[in-house]
This record gives sequence, C-alpha cells and structure tokens, in this order.
Amino acid sequence: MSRIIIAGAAQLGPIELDTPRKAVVQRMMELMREAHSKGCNVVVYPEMALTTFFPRWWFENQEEVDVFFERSMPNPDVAPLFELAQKLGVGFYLGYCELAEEDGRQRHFNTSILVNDKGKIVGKYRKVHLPGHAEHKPQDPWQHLEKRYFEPGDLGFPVWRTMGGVMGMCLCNDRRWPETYRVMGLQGVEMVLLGYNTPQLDQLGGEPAFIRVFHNNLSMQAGAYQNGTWVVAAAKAGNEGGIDMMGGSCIITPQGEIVAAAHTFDDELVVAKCDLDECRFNKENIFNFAAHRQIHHYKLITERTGAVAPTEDADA
Ligand code: ING
Repeated sequence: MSRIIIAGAAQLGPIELDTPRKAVVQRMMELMREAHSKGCNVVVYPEMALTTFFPRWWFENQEEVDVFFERSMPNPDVAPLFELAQKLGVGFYLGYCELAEEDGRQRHFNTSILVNDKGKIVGKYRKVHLPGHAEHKPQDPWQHLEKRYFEPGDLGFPVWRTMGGVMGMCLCNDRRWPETYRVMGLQGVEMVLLGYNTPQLDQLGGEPAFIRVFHNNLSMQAGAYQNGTWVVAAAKAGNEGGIDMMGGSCIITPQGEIVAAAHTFDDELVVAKCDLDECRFNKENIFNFAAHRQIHHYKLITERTGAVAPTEDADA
C-alpha cells in the first residue's frame, strides 16, 4: 500500500529590512502556484519567512523589534496566501515571528504553523532551541540574538494526524538536536516540516562553508533515518542584510537519503513524491522503539542539562 504526499520545499531568496510583507507574500504565492502545478499537497516555507532574519542585528528598543512580529495569524498581509492555498487545496508550513498576549503579558516566539489542505491551522510550534547569545557583541561582524528577541518555545514537539499522515514541525537550530526528532519519533511522526535561516559562515570564521553544509545535511539525514521519517526543509537563502545565508533546501527519505535539493540561492521550489509507507521499514525493524529502546539507561538525557565529565582518573 502507498500513502503518497507530494511535498514542496519552497526556498526563499533574500528578504531585506525594507522588503514589504506583501511583496514577500506575492513571492510565496508564486511558489505555491508552481507547487500546485507540480501536484504538491503540502509546501514548506522557511523560518521567519515574512521578514529578514533580524536577529543578525542589535536593536536597543522593543518597538524596533516588534515590527518583525505578527500579532495575529492569519492577518491581512498573509490572507492572500491562505486564500490561494485553500483554493488550490494545498497545505503549508509557515515560519514567522509570533507576538502573543498570554498570561497578561506580551510573549515573543519564533513560531511555525501547519495549515491543512482545507485552509485550517491544525498545528502550531514554537522554537525550543534558541542558538546564539542575548548580549550585544559589537566586536563580532554580525550578531545572533535569538536569545534576546525570543522566549524558548513552550509547546514541546507535538505532531498532528493530518493530510493522510502524521506530521510534525521544528525550526532551524532544532534540526541539529536529536531530541527534536526523537520526541516526534516517539509520537509516530512520518514527515517533519522545518524552515531555517543559517549563515553560510559563522561570524568568527570557526567553520568553513563546506562543513556548514555537511552539518546541515548530517543533522537532518540522521534525524530522518533514526526515526523513520521524511524531512522537508526550506531555507531562507542568498545574501540577506549583507550576510550570505546558506541554501540547501531539501527533501530527505525515512532512510536518510536526500532525494531532492535546491541548487540556487533564490526563490526555488524543491519537489519530491513521498510515500509515507516508506517510514514503516525503519519503524518496524532497526528503529522499532518498543522492541529495542532501553529507557532506564537514558535518564541523563532529561535529568541533566549540561555535560558533567568524571573527575576521577581511571588510570590512577
Ligand atoms: N540559525 C543557525 C542554525 O542553527 C547556527 C544558527 C548556525 C548555529 C550554525 C550553529 C551553527 O542553523 C538559526 N536560526 O537557528
């Protein structure tokens, strides 16, 4: 039996500080139309798809920061995308900056939503792993201030049974952490949708570009293979805000193979035919969690945050 989903990773090229949301939404709609013409059932847009990746800069005042956030979703700027998607019967993942009024205060999250092929928001995720730093580092060529501008996500790593399969979401740095995929894997995830904004180089020159590409692929291929799930990943790419952002949007099989990938740093749709039943082999054999996991040996994973090495010298 086959359960086919044709997935599209809708990579976006640069979005600048002064790029209006409406212009970005038009580009996203163009990619949605292309996806529909190629039979896609679901389209993945990048993290922070509506604006430039503003955490590369230091902003002193909250008012300057809040302009990058959406106070409601959907809203007038993105409504045309929602309407087109519903008309075409295509679901989508959208990464955006969420300004929420909760618990009597304003909360700022790096968020994604999952919209089904009927136009219904079926799921929301808030980025758990915030990389970088909260303090200003003026000596660095650029900043990475997600810890200043966002709270860590408070929704965990949920999955949803939608569009014929079990889908989950994560955002950018989350894709580097095995816990991200395993928590969704323990809920039977069959397709992980994710967007990212990743500089081609780190600001201190510690990693060459080729190793960044290697790590990008390694992290997602391992997550797919070790949990028997498809991964559909969409980058924000190209020279944005003066920083070269990596592309590499791709679609990865439950066996960890990259079956389709972007080859530009611009708006580009990557498409693959994904049979969700291909997840079964790993889930029922080598990664049959119920048959093989020994969770009484894994306690440190949830009880200890930072690493603690032994002090005793075993050779003494
Ligand atoms: N960006 C980067 C990412 O995890 C990063 C930050 C790059 C961390 C390279 C470590 C190494 O892809 C975001 N937005 O998380």
